[in-house]
Amino acid sequence: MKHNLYMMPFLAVLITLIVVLPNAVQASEAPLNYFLHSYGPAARPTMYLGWVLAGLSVVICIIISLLLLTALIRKRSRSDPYSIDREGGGLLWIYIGTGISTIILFGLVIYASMILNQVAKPPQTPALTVTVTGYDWWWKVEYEHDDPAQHIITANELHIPVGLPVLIKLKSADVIHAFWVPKLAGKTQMIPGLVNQQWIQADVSGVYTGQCVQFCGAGHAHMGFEVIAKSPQEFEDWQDAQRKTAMPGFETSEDPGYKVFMDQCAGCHAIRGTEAAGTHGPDLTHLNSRRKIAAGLLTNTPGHLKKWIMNAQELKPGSRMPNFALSDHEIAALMLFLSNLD
Ligand code: HEC
Ligand SMILES: [Cu+2]
Repeated sequence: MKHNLYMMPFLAVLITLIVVLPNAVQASEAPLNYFLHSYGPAARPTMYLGWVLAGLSVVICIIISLLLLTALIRKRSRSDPYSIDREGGGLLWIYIGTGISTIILFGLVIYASMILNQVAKPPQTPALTVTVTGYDWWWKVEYEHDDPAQHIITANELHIPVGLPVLIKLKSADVIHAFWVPKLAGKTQMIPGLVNQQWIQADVSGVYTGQCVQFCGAGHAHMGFEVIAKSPQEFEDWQDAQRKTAMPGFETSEDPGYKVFMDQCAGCHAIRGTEAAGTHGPDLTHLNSRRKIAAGLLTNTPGHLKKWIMNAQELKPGSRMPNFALSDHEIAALMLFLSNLD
């Protein structure tokens, strides 16, 4: 019976090899895979650290399992198989074992500290600073500028120029959240009352998935975002488009959809260039420029948008946006109005 207990580590390794490894390899294709690939200098050192730690753990597990197995198979001649024989050098094995572990662990402490130092600061001055604030359960994204007219506010999407370090200031409006784009950098907590910082840099253009990784309540699993890396020129164009106010020349006073919006939505949502100035929910000035709505939950299509407005509570239980029971007439007018928010 006792021998069976000693088989546990060996079993653990077997299970790792048979079950976990194939899954891990498969998961490497998932959007949130982390230490298997990296796409920027802030993520690369931690990726190597991940590989080294995982590799070393597997090697040590295998060595210990083999030692245990030999010990189990070897025939015992003594009467009490569990006593340590001082004369027979039994203690020496314990000294050697502890010694080796200590040396390896010390080495890892030094290596991990070097990695921390490497990713603490970007290699050059950040090209821009973005402030991201975590809300239950979405992200406000702000590009600050000395001139308030150049200030950009958007949600759940971070646009960055490729190949340049970007400093991110992390805040929280309510509880603790954590910001993580696995392919671009390690994770950083967003703590109410504090401003934490991290930097990211993407080597190639593309879309990188991010996720809140600090349990923050009912909507935590649906608190995603995307980092969209593009060429510096495309990034400038995007900024110019975001700086514009909504619907230049649009006559709001007679629009029935605008009336519905002002009655039902403007307490929480802002649209720059109109009287809607709510701050509880995402800024909707350029709603249709976003790929997704509700923090990565739905692709941004008119069908999804309509569903979201009428059934936010079913789609994202607990969401801070209520369901709206609008008449066919009202929702049609509202949808038409929202379709102008490019
Ligand atoms: C009580 C505040 C509140 C009201 C009123 C409200 N919303 Fe929201 N809305 C929110 C919050 C909070 C979110 C973010 C929800 C999330 O992703 O978890 C949101 C998200 C959204 C989004 C998705 C935005 C994005 O970029 O992800 C849209 C679109 C939206 N609301 C439209 C409306 C419309 C249209 C109305 C009026 C019919 C409305 N909202 C009324 C609070 C509100
Ligand atoms: Cu969370």
